[in-house]
Amino acid sequence: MSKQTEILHMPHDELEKVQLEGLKKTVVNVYENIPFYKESFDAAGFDPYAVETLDDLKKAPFVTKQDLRDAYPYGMLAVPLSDVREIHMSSGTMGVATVGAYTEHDLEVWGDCFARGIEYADGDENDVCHVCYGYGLFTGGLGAHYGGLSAGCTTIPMSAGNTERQIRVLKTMGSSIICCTPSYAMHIADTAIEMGIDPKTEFSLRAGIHGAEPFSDNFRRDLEEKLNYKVLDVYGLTETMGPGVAIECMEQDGLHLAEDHFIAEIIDPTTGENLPDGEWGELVLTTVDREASPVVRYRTRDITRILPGECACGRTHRRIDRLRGRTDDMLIVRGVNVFPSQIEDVMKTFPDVSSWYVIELTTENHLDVVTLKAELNPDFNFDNIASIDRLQKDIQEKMKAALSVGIRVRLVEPKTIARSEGKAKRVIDKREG
Ligand code: DLL
Repeated sequence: MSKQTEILHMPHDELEKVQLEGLKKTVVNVYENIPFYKESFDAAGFDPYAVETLDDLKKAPFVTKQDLRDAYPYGMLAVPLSDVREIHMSSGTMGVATVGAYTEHDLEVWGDCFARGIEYADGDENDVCHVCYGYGLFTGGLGAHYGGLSAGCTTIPMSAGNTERQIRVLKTMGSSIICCTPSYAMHIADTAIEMGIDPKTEFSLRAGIHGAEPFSDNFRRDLEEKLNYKVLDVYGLTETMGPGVAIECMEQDGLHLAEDHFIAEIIDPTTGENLPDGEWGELVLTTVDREASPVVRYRTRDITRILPGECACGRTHRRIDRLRGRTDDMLIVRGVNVFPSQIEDVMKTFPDVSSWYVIELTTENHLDVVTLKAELNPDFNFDNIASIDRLQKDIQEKMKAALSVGIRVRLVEPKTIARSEGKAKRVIDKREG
């Protein structure tokens, strides 16, 4: 049994011992080395030297993205800069970025965590791993790259973009595992088909390790059908490491958390109270053995739940459900909470509608209006205006029934919605004020 396999099958109570040991060290480490934590633990009356059980973690205060931003650039480092080997940053759409730093040990853990996805896909040194997440400050490219190396794969550092070249390489190099965002995988598949290449038979893909953005079960099925491979969902974020915090196994029944490196809690995003397994809420993460950028109770804003029970694959690491969205991308339409993923789920039950869509938010007469713009499939007859009108109405009605709120639907011609090479931008907020 390889070391990796052994860890992934460790009895859960032993795993909890590993977590507790790591937690004790982490809370003391951040308290002694990061002024922010000293201040926030003292203010909350949390004594890092008194942690005796995993439950004691619940007494610690949270840390937020804003706290990390305020500490830019090096305020959250727990080691001297001379021990830091690599830096990544979040995209910082709101201005200041958050920084993730890695010691040599942290990089090793990262590679090891992503490599679990490759192991889940039965991948090894006989695989060619095609990485077309963007390389750079974004953690996707290098995270998957280190994973490929750690799993012993032949790793091709394509980065994102130049889609025709991606297709040539996929076709000629025998790539068996592809790592990129799900929307980019779909763009690659569609472009290959347009070029007269059938990715089902002319590519050699077995698995795709796709994440960094939400995608529906229907989207996954479309991808699997077009590329004739299995899609595994990978979750992660710059603030706690990058991709590999949790990855699906071939059961496709939740993402196994790397519990030897992360402690996960689910909280009610409004009250901050811990929620029991099975209930949806905000994921909060604590690093167990991170050296350069440890976090204690980081509020991810991602909405998921811990799946109760064991996975049929026999691995003991608990699973989170596929992400439903983020606390900050939930739309409140006329008082009803709606996630873009729910809109997508309804949309995808109509076979004439493609996977490409955007949701536009506007204001009319002081009220929020949500418009779904979705592309029709290329084989749809565009001259038949009446049938487009009918389909729009049908989708609108189904949305209303499923979401209890009115969503406008505008069906548009193929290739009129921008394609992305990285994370797809699905929601465009044009609201006033
Ligand atoms: O997106 C890390 C990553 C790279 C994950 C490649 C997976 C694959 P950030 O740019 O910091 O890091 O964005 C993190 O992306 O808080 C989620 O909201 C979202 N996200 C990441 N993975 C998933 C996923 C990378 N599998 C933010 N499903 C997170 C849904 C995801 N959303």
